[in-house]
Amino acid sequence: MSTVYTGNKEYFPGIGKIGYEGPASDNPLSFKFYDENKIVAGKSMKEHLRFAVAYWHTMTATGADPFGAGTIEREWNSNSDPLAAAEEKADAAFEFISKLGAPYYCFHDVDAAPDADSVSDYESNVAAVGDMLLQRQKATGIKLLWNTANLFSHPRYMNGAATNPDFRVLARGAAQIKAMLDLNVKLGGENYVFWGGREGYTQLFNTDMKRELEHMARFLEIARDYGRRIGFTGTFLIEPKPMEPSKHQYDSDAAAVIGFLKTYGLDGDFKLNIEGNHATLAGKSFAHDLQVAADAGLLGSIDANRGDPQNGWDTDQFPTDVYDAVSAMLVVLGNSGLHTGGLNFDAHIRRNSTDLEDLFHAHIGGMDSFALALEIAQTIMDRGLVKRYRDARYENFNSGTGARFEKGELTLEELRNIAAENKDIPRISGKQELIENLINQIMFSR
Ligand code: XLS
Ligand code: NI
Ligand code: NI
Repeated sequence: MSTVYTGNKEYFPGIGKIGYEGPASDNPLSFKFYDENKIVAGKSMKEHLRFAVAYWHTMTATGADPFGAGTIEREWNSNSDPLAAAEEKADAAFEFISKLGAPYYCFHDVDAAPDADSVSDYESNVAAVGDMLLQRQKATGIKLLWNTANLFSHPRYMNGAATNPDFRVLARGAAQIKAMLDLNVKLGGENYVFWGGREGYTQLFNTDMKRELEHMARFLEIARDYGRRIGFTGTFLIEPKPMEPSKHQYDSDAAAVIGFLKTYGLDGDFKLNIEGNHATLAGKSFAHDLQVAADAGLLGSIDANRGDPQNGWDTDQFPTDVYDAVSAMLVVLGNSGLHTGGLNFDAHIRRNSTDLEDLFHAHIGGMDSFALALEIAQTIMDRGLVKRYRDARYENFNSGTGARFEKGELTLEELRNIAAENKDIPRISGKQELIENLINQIMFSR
């Protein structure tokens, strides 16, 4: 996919296809580290990283915040006819993504298609926009990583969708999911995402949490069965987030979602979409939640972004912290990759980044950071660095009584007797500082 797409009008004039020029280039509109065809451990960077552009941020964000109106105006959002505007937005999106050279995109229903109160008007908008997207996918080779239904912005969802105490609202949410699953199959989507927007609560006095969670499980089961029936063969993904907008979000972190999926027997079809800033809001690190998901065999995909260490909200910044990205890529490589998932830039430029080209700088920075991180993480893996020190710490479980413990062959009395024989237990260093130094050495002198 090296062609650049332009529709009836060029929305990013003066910017061509972003190419790889290497770290010495002084052209800001070029990749310094992301060389899509470069082979790293048998796979191209493009195949490893599977970058996606998020429609809701990149095509619709205006920079508005709770204190002020938007600062960013986009030509493609100015048409007063909603379907014509949707088509202009689709043109701008595919122009942008094709110039950037990202292989995938992601969207919510209402990012791409005009919303409507009646289900049938909504469905006809979705069908019309679906044709527009399919046509542009075919013209460019850009593919759908995932889509999703926005069940949190409309006022009807003030108490959630699947967990809303009003059944009629739940059913309305289901109508959007049906339309999005139909569209996913039409567009050949590789995953389908559920982010539990307002699935949560603020006060137990008026909330039957057990019943709401049972409703959520039933809702997901019905959606899964429908998706499989119409031929969706990809991965269903749940995206954890601990707060914002509800005080208590049900899908609060990776561990909570895994517990939920296992409780309701949904772990055969659903995996996790881990977002960097959501993990840090949960008081975990990005790598921690990735590792929790990977260890359960449920690491599905990534929303690549970062928060701000001083702010306790979802700032959704572009991921430019290479150290953090290395920590993430070590987990991804240990998981043998992301399989049907990818790295979706669920991130938006800052309110004062008002130049059109800032959208390119943001994505170039995110892609370069993860490309660097991929190579560094692969070098760390090739040198067996983390593995060597990590494995060494558990060595006395490899044989003798330690190995028997792991096999479940020891009783509590036997453990007591082993303890009685081991009077002086030598301390084994965790070597944390040494490992950190070796990682820095690899980062800066590969
Ligand atoms: C919001 C979420 C959202 C999901 C998709 O915080 O990250 O953007 O990724 O609904
Ligand atoms: Ni997200
Ligand atoms: Ni977020």
